[in-house]
Amino acid sequence: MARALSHVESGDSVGLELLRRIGPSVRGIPVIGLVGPPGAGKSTLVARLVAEFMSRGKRVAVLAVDPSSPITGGAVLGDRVRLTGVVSHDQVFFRSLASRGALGAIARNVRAMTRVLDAAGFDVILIETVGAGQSDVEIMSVADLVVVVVTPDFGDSIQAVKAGLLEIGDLYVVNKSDNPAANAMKITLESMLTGRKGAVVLKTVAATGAGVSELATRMLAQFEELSRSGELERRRARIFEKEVVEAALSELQESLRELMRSESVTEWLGSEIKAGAEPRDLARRVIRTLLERKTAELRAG
Ligand SMILES: Nc1nc2c(ncn2[C@@H]2O[C@H](COP(=O)(O)OP(=O)(O)O)[C@@H](O)[C@H]2O)c(=O)[nH]1
Ligand SMILES: [Mg+2]
Repeated sequence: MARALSHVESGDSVGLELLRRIGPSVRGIPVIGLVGPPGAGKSTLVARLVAEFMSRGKRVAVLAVDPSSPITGGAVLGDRVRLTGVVSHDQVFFRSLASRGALGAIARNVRAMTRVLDAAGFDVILIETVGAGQSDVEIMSVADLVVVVVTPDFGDSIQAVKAGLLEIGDLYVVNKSDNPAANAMKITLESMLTGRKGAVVLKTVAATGAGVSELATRMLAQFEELSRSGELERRRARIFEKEVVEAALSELQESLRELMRSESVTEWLGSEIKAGAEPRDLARRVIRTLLERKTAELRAG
């Protein structure tokens, strides 16, 4: 599993072949993203959720797009899952992704990784990403459902919300609710979310597990609701389309690089520089050449 995922993560041809083979076995299990500012307790919450889902007999896979996450399986399984008395290791899978916290360029491959986990028989996938402004929105190209985790610490949380988290959550969690300011934060969030259909604010204490069972139930219920209403299908169509576009762009980019390295183009550009040509005009000619070559290549199979 780990090796298969590495191939898919890197986007290489072994991974592609694997994805083609498993395509028909992908069932469409829930892919749930957790975002929020660093230190909000996402990793702790994910560990608790894993234990919760396992206690319900579900197989859970976790992808952490956060190199600082203490998710190696060891820490989480050792300390937290054992507490609950559930220790069947083939029921759970953890993996950290080699990104610096931002999904960005790897979003496409992460979505593909979720298909591998789906076909392998997991029942739910959790993806932890660190909240860093713009990149948060990227979670929507990967997850079916987005859980935004904040803390009662007003400043941090409002910053996070301003950075765009208010638009993307299906569920909002005020973690660290052992802090008495949690109620105020919940009320503030609720008032900011008025008008956002279905957006709910829950309180948890990931450190003790309080509220986690309700959160897990709510996550699955929201997923069911998305599925029932047709919204899930719409979201997945958007994700799929994005995957196609990204794949097309990266293939074109690779072809363009190749073309620009070719001797004839280098020579041609050299003479155009001397003639004082405008780069944007040359770009159009480059595109024409690129598309002609690409068309010939695609025809050849
Ligand atoms: N007091 C309190 N601390 C918590 C809670 N949940 C997590 N923490 C602590 O907050 C710190 C950051 O947690 P972590 O899960 O790594 O946050 P992440 O950066 O969002 O993944 C750790 O020291 C946790 O032990 C909670 O509910 N209450
Ligand atoms: Mg973390």
